[in-house]
Amino acid sequence: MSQSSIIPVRPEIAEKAWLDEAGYHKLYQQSVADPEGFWAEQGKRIHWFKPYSQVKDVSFAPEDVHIRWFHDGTTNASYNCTDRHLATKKDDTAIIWEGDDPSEHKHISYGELHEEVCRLANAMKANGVKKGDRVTIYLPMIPEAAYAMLACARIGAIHSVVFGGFSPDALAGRIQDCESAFVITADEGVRGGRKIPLKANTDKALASCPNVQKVLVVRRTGGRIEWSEGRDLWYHEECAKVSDDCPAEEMNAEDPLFILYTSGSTGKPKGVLHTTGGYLVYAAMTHQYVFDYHDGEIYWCTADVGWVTGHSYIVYGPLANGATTLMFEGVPNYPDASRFWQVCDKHKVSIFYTAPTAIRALMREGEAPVKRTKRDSLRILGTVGEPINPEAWLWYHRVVGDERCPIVDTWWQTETGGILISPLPGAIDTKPGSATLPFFGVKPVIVDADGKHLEGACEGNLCIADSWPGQMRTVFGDHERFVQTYFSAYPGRYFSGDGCRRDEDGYYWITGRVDDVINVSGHRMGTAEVESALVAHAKVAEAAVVGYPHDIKGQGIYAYVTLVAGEEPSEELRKELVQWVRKEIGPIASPDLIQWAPGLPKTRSGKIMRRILRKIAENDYGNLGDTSTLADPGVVDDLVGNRMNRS
Ligand code: 6R9
Repeated sequence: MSQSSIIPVRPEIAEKAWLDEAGYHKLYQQSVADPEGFWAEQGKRIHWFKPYSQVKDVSFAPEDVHIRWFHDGTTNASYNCTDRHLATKKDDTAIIWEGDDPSEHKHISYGELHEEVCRLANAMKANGVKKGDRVTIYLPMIPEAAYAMLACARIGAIHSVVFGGFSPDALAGRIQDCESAFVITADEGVRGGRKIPLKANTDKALASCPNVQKVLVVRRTGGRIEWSEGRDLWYHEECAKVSDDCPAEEMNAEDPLFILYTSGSTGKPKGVLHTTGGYLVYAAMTHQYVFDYHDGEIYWCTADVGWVTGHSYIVYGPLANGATTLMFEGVPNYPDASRFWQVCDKHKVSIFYTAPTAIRALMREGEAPVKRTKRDSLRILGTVGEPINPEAWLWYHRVVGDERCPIVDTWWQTETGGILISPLPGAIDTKPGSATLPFFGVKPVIVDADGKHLEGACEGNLCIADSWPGQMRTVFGDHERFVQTYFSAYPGRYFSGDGCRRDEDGYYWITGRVDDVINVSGHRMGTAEVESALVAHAKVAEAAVVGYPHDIKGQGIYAYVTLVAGEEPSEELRKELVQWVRKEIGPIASPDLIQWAPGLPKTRSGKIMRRILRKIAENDYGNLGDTSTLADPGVVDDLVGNRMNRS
């Protein structure tokens, strides 16, 4: 695939689009030449109880990192996603819920959404939740997940959504870190025809969370669960006891809206903190322009609300814009590999946003499951979460979109709150595999290892030179870690952790993480997290984890494990360790390959040389680079000789 191949904007898309190419460049120039003026204007897209007079107050200087936007204005995210639409859209569909079972679906109007959110907000207040409290949400993909987020926002409680695939231990860690006393969960989740024991997981987690006072339980399946009298409450019973009148709390623009835990290169997952005003403005604006959203269209993002994509592009962005957002409980291959496209036909989806890993998995099933469906409602396709290889991009374009639908490859992160680099469908010609050009107000810079700004066509580390309103504000409870992680490597700039190339047309190509974070099926995983789970096993002395190229997942997890003296490697132990990691973190962290390592390559000062481990895992062992600093070069020969077969 030549990287210069260009898929031009289609005239019928450009005709309807909010912006054409000249419009994009003009607005982009304005946004970077006069950020204050630009965002002062854009901030008005949401409703403010008290308008702001201050727009931007930001410093990236390491000794004083602070980020504030619209900071003397007051607003409420829940108000903007519900109340504000009642005058014109009370009976319009806010959420289409499609169940795991294809026979189940429902439509929730803006009027119903408002009522559900108000009732739940009152039920939470009646059970002691106050402004500023942290509420942990551990739910499957059911409308109550959106109600719960918006009910928290309504009363000023800070939500922390934990992905339903995480283990009890991972849930407990997140509850403890943000000290939540209130948890919302369900009896069970349903995915791909299988039940997920969410309440049982919560019970296990809470054994180590003595601060949790109440657990509100949604009845999803009616399956048998344990009940802790005095602590556990049924969601439907509590909501039935209270009124549906709950005025939205007046929140400062910089009051926290949510915490979302994400993996970094070191230590425990960190609580990324987002605040109210700037986040909502940015989520709404990107949703409108990147997906070229027009009133009345059905928009579907297949992410889970446990990830940032679900926060910004299932809930906050679309609902702030008064859109119809589809929420899907199931998986792409249940009952069969046609499901995504059947749902598109059933609900007349016009904008479809998914992850490259799903596209690659469906691509393997061939064209027939796609071609059985019409997909004639589709207008725009999107991807997010990891680099998309040109082959998968072209398949998505040709087979799914019938060469009619532009693809927006959107680069962003939990930390960025919203999309930073992406084409706009009616404005920017695309190149398969490139996220193309920056969104309004975003100034990407590519730096070399010494922090020197590179110009023109180049490759290096991706930083952002100035703030945008959706940027995270701090790591919850650890501002120093925030500064250290994002502002110390290249002072004065935000460092993304991603590598990037800029081509001769100024297009950006994300090359993947340059730190010890791996991306498995679009899920971010710190290698350190998997390592610490492995060494927590009694038979493991030491472990080192790296990523390796995987056809479907993008990256697979390759673990080198040194056993404690006296323990022998065996197939049973290998399986036991895989199960162990699933239990410690969750299925998404299961090692794909475990290699028994009598020793790990270390420098004389005892640092594991991951560069070498990565090369062996990538089957690139002919080219190990400089090994002269190794304490015991013989270790490497053993590892190369016993490397795992990846096929
Ligand atoms: C939104 C989200 C962030 C990391 C990011 C990068 C990778 C996301 C991408 C992409 C290439 C894209 N990533 N989108 N890489 N092209 N379009 O995924 O957030 O879970 O925090 O992951 O994902 O490596 O740094 P998050």
